[in-house]
Amino acid sequence: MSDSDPRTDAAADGAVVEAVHRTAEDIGSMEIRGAATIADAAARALGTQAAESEADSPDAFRAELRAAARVLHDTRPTAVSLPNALRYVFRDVEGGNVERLRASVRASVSEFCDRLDTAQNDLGRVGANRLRDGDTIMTHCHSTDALACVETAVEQGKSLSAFVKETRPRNQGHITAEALAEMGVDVTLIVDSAARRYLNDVDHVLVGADSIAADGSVINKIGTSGLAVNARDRGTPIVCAAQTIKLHPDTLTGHTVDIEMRDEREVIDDETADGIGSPTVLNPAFDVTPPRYVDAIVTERGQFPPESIVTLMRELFGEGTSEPWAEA
Ligand code: RI2
Repeated sequence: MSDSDPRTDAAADGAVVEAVHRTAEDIGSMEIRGAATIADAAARALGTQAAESEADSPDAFRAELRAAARVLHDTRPTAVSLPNALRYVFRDVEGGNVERLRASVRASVSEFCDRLDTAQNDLGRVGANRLRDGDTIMTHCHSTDALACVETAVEQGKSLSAFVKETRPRNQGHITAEALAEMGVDVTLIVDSAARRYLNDVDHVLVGADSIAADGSVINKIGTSGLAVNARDRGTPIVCAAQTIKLHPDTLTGHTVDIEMRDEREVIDDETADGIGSPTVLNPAFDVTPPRYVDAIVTERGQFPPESIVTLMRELFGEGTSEPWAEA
């Protein structure tokens, strides 16, 4: 799908369907959030574009799909699951008439979403092996991959407790607290800055990831790196649950992962900021935890010491990837 005509691309921008714009807005505002959920929603939005496209030629159809992918791609820069999902859908979309193209996109989307579910279940089984009956975990943010490990462990009959960090500024820890409570886990909610105080009572720090770099660095919700340094200091193992869709292929060739900066009003409203002298406010959504602070990365393909994840990345991506949605 790489050969594109600039005129067809320009016309296609206006043919991106409403559902794609809505999904992009929801991802940008974090109505849809969490790396796996974003990937699922982005793939499904491309499926809707294919289903609703009124393109009258294969070229126009492909250009519309590229335009839709660009709208989705530009929403959140850090979670690599988004471009990886788009790439998957584009993989088999090559030739034939519009109807054949439409059918192949829809088949790719459904295959992708199924694989996402299967990967998370498989990952859950791998991660559950690390958790023993009676263990206490500490979580940061809300990760469906991390929760899959806990859910499987609970299904295996293990009784678990959790310290759940609230995860400022958006408090996704509340979602984790609710999910864990529903599983029957004994939950204690703490403010982020209380984490170190309770690390001695914790058997595993369990987090997710938005991207994993080729050197084994974990890019996850802001605050993960500080938690990991403290956990290492206390001798508490830190485990990252991340399906292979979180592996960032560009880092194989030395690129770094962009860290998303979000609106300062997520941290403080305008009126309160005015009342304290209108300081500069910074709101990075993610940080980078170097591999030396991470004990294991749990994937659906098994668990890896972070430094060896590059082997799996080469197997899955070769030496890099293209951007099949790029304009001519
Ligand atoms: P799953 C979230 O980011 C968190 O950083 C979480 O660890 C990560 O996505 C992975 O989530 P955000 O979208 O894919 O809340 O494991 O900014 O659900």
